Amino acid sequence: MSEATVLFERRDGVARVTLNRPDVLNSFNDAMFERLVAVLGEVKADRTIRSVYLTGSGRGFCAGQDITGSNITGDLAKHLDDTWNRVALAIRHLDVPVVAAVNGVAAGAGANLALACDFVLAAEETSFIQAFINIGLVPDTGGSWTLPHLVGRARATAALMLGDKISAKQAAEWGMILKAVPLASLESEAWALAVRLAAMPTLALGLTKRLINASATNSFEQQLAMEAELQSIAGKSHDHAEGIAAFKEKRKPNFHGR
Ligand code: T3D
Repeated sequence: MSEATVLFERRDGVARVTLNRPDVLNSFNDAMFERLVAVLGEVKADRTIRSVYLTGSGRGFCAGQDITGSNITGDLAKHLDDTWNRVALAIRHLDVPVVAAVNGVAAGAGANLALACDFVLAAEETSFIQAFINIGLVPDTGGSWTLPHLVGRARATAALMLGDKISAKQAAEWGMILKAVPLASLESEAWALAVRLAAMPTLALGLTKRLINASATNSFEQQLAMEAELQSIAGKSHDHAEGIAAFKEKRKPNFHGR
């Protein structure tokens, strides 16, 4: 049997997901989409998983669509609905935080896959490329929404229209990603973050993610109402009671994630 296009293991409450077509910088073929969607489905269904760590094998994170494959000439709208959009929505709608450890180049939909995650740490040595325009395509996988929200219209326009390399350091300075770190410490730093998140109040983290997602389109008034609604849910959780008890007893809380 050929090696899995996406590797998946559970450790310390974290789902470790590795894009695994290193010879083509982890660009996606159909088998890889199927596998990633299945993995994300397993993550969603498994209550013991409380965060996700996403990275790439070899020297790349992800070079987007495999542009040597057949889909590049077919009906791209249908292709996107069946593939990149499903993956981006699955990440966005996961109720646990997703940490992207961008170990190497992130290009095209691969860049926007990273930017769909909740925390993005990247190796200082690498870069992000909105490569679509270089092959006569428009941005996809949410990049035309995510980038203007993250970095503002001027920088987003430059990134999306010029298709130049944006170094990880520049991306961090712009607020496109959380942090650029030396490649040698990327894995340990990003993994420590994923493990830390997995020991936090998972229900409240998931509800916080919903609030952040909604904030892009909600008015201030709608956001206040949503906060009240979700606080009512968080306020009934085990982890809220545990947080209060731990504070009173001057000890560390032991959050169960519910
Ligand atoms: O059709 C649809 O599905 C619509 C959706 C589109 C979504 C998209 O993602 S469009 C954008 C697709 N991606 C690109 O256009 C990026 C293409 N790749 C590059 O520009 C460069 O590879 C990089 C700048 C990312 C990295 O450059 P470099 O010099 O570090 O590596 P390289 O030598 O170009 O690549 C290494 C190998 O990976 C090479 O194979 P080889 O020569 O060793 O056999 C190269 O062909 C392969 N590779 C890299 N990217 C892709 C790829 N093979 C297939 N598809 C790729 N996207």
